[in-house]
Amino acid sequence: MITLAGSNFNVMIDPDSAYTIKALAFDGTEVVVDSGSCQGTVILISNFGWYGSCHGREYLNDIRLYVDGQEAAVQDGMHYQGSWFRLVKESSLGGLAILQSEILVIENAIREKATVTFLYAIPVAKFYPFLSSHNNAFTEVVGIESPDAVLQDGQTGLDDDSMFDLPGSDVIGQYDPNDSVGIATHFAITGMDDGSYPFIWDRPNDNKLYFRLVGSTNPVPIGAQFSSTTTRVLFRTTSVDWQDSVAIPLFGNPVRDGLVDLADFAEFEQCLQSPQTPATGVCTFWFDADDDQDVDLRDFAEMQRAISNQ
Ligand SMILES: [Ca+2]
Ligand SMILES: [Ca+2]
Ligand SMILES: [Ca+2]
Ligand SMILES: [Ca+2]
Repeated sequence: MITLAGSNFNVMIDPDSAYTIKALAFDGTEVVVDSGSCQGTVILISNFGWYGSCHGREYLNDIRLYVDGQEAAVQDGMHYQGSWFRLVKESSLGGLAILQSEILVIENAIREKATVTFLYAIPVAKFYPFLSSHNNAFTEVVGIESPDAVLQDGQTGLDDDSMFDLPGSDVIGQYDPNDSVGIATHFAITGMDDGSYPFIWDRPNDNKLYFRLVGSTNPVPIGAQFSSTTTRVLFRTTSVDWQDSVAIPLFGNPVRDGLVDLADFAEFEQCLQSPQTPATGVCTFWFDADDDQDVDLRDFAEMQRAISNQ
């Protein structure tokens, strides 16, 4: 196991499951629990079975770890200490598809990107770019079409293996009413128009969040590429309207209220640098609009847009 430890977070990465997350805690709250189930990205190919993560048949091409922006050798059993981490992976899913993925973890938040490129015209029965075993104490659920309408809410507290479907949601909130803490999971996809489908499997030991794309007996075309970005942010609130802590903008909003405003802009100014300067994990997490690892004037334009859209 590999441990990525920050001042208030802890991420366990399992090399035996293709360097996917085994457990994750923010601020003493267990968000991802080890229930013996896969995390990360998996596909089910008709007649061939599952590929990826703890299902196996995921073969590593390259793995790189950056601790506070500095590359560190990846070694099983190591405990890494830092304020932010980036783990970049490329692997082959049984020779049928290439998976490129990235985990960025900062204080109170984590972002995962996954791009899958299919090398053959194969029937993909199920494709989960993201799945994660979330804490069983997160019994309250809301699905939001970011950041506006609540599409669906309810509970996943029966532990009866039932499915709670949240089709069309861009943001899922899962909340623990006893500890007044929750996790907001934001989804963004490219490479397809629709067909995204989050759901929660209410199992005895977790409330596992799945994000599903495609799923058809028709083969995907050779070279087809799908990308997803999944961002999770911890929140705390004692309000009965805890959903209000979920339905807030992500980009440009490090001060986690409902507005992108001058308080956030003050943080942006701390991050603004020349295009040649790689930004810190915190800065790229909140402000790198064009995803090129810097925070420059192009990102400034997006920040202005985010503020004026309020
Ligand atoms: Ca459960
Ligand atoms: Ca704000
Ligand atoms: Ca740039
Ligand atoms: Ca940028």
